[in-house]
Amino acid sequence: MKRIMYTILALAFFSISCQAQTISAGPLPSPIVTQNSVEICLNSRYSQHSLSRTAASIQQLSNILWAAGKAPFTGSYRNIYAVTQTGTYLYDPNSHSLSLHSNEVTNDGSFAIRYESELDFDSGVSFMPALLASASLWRSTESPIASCPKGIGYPKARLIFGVQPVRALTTELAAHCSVPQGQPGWLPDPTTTGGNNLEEVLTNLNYINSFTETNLTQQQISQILWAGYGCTAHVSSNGRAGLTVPSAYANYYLTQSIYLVNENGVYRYQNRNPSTNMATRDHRIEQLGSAGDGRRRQPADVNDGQQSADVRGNLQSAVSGLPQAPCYVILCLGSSYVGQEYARLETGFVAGNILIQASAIGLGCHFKTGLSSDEQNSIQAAMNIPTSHIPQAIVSVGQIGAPVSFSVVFQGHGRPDAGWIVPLTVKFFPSGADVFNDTATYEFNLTTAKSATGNTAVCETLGIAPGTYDVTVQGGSTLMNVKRSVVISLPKTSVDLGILLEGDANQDNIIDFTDFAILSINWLGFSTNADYTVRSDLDRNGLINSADLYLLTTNWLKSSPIEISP
Ligand SMILES: [Ca+2]
Ligand SMILES: [Ca+2]
Repeated sequence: MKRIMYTILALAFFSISCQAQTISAGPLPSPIVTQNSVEICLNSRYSQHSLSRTAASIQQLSNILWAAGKAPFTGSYRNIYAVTQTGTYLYDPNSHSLSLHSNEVTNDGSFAIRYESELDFDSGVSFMPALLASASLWRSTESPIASCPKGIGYPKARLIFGVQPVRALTTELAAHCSVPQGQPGWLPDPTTTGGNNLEEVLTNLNYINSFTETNLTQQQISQILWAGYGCTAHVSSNGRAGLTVPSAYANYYLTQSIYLVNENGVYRYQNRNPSTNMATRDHRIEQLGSAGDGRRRQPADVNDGQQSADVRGNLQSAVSGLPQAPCYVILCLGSSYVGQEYARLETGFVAGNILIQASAIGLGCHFKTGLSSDEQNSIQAAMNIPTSHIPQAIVSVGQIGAPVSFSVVFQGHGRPDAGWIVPLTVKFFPSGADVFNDTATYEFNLTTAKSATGNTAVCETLGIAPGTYDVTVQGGSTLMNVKRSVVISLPKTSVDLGILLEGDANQDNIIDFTDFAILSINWLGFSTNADYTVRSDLDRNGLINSADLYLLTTNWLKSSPIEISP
């Protein structure tokens, strides 16, 4: 009995000592991992405007700041501060620690996060993981903690937290598509459950700039649009249907100005019914007409059967630094909102949510910000959207694809520099493939360049899903090399594909009499002659002679595939 009492006392003391921990400079405890998914947190988040002064635990502060620090930023800097009841601390995401910054104390709530950044967009991106991390604490070993972004009385909007009762996390889905399945504009229901947990997703956010070409499914499109700006069951204090993002006075600045561009054309996301009444809910897309149709220029309206166009290439050429991706979400603000901090922050909220959701379902994201006015004009023209919708950021979305660089060695001592610039066919197969009969997962027609060291030819490609492959390579007059079990991983993989054996002029994968006969016919041909055939000029020096015959005989009766050892 006595022992039990001691244990209870020890536990009580321990729990009191946890509560009594004051926030101070130094390392923060590691974040706790909840069992709550990204989707349930997105679906449950809401703002409470009145926030208690009850001190937050150091663990609550840890989880929320850690999440805020996970967000990428695109401008030159972004600083995160915790404004507590004892002072203001600078948060270092790398060491997960605080250093005292100033004596400013919060006059609202338990604590606040304030940001300094070049771009309001970047602060906005970082608001969302912090908000979702606080929602995730609603069902955890920690006390519930409410939140609200506030701007009045501060130089910049900040994120304020209060330890107080909150609603339960909910999977109740409020965002349903009003368009019947199979009709243009239909989106399947997004999931609000999810098989992930928020903190693990935040640990491994897929913020990348190299994607595969694989198009998104309707389910993936539905999920990222809903996460970005979809309806939840929450109703704002002024009677509007709440979204996955907060909005100042529930103004929802991006309503009707979020666009999606994919292989099928340009779409506008609609989270309200066609009346656009903010009290309504919907979850659909509207296809816009193509930019090639001059009659439909300004204002763009719903597609009425005009032909749509894939404008992804136009966007890529219009916007410097935009990655090649299968899907883009273009976040625009009405021209009257562009100057408003709340509105600019909100573009970051949407992008932040899309990144977190995409990471949760195995996709990656990239943000392109700082668009010039020329780029904004070109985007509007390419997409055929109203000139009053000013593009603020482009969120690229797709499967993660690693860039891969290849090197090969060509034969022939007399090969000139120009002879190192050669077309190559490179294929990726599932590991263990029959490279003659199986279908390649990827096939690229590339052109080599001479490497800086001068003894190899190099080329590269984008967009290989990380994994293990058998890779083949073949030049116009060479046998095929195969390298087995090549591991492709981020951020970039280099693959040495060995020496390409010259002489297979007819590309039947064996060097034999047929190739010899072709070389004989072309014997002593000059590159300036009309009948010169490059396939017999094995060293590509512009002359078909004994040097080429030497290469052919060196490789005599060899056949594809030539296995290249790792
Ligand atoms: Ca041959
Ligand atoms: Ca030659």
